[in-house]
Amino acid sequence: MSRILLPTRKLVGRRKFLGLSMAGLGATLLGGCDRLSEAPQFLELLGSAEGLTYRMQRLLGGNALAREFSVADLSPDFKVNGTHAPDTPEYAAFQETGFANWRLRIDGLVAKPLDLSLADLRAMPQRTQITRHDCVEGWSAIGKWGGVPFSYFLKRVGADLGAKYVGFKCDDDYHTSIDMATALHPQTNLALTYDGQVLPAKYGYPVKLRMPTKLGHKNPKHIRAIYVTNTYPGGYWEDQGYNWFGGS
Ligand SMILES: Nc1nc2c(c(=O)[nH]1)N[C@H]1C(S)=C(S)[C@@H](COP(=O)(O)O)O[C@H]1N2
Ligand SMILES: [Mo]
Repeated sequence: MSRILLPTRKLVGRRKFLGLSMAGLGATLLGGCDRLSEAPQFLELLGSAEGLTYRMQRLLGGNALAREFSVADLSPDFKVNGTHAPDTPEYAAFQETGFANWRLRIDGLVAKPLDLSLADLRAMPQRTQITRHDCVEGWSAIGKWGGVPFSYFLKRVGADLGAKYVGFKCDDDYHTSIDMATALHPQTNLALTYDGQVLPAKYGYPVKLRMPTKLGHKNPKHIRAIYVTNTYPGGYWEDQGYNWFGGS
């Protein structure tokens, strides 16, 4: 884990338990949460929010669409958070060969395990959307991502759409997971571009999962493997107390 550059690390101890419900409550509370966290009413609120079960969150969230924006709304300087470029020999080797040997591994509950190249992904139907990214650290930015609609992708690879979870393993050892309803959400996109250009390393090259319905930590960058499973996979931040559902 030490390879992941985490500007948030120093916050984790202090905000570890806050992370659990912060996501559910929305990132807006984060600004003044140090004071708030000492207020008894706030602790009660957190307690009840933490008590929400996954099923409740699903009921509350439904399958609503996240807002889409226009080019005029784009953030001029979209923040980079977490890993800028995975600091591994494998990623360095991919960089040296222009990612010609890079493959995205698909396994678990799929018709048969697959290894897809960037060319394979680029040959699939693409969609672009301008959406807002909200990080639990309390910042938001609007960006434009293009890529393969993930519902199309899952059908194409013969995923068992009745399975519970889709998990993601990243080149920096980051990992996360989502439920199948989120995976099939019409705005969930396997992003290959940012602002009309090939996705820069800092934003997750070669592939990132972009979900405007979910908080930043649910959006894995530098994905190397995608797997479909009925076993709860957790996640890097989620295992440390950040909300697993993390959105709507
Ligand atoms: N592989 C990987 N994915 C990651 C992270 C990371 O450190 N490594 N950080 C997460 C967090 S907390 C956020 S807010 C977003 C940041 O995405 P950005 O750098 O494109 O803004 O990536 C998410 N996905
Ligand atoms: Mo984040």
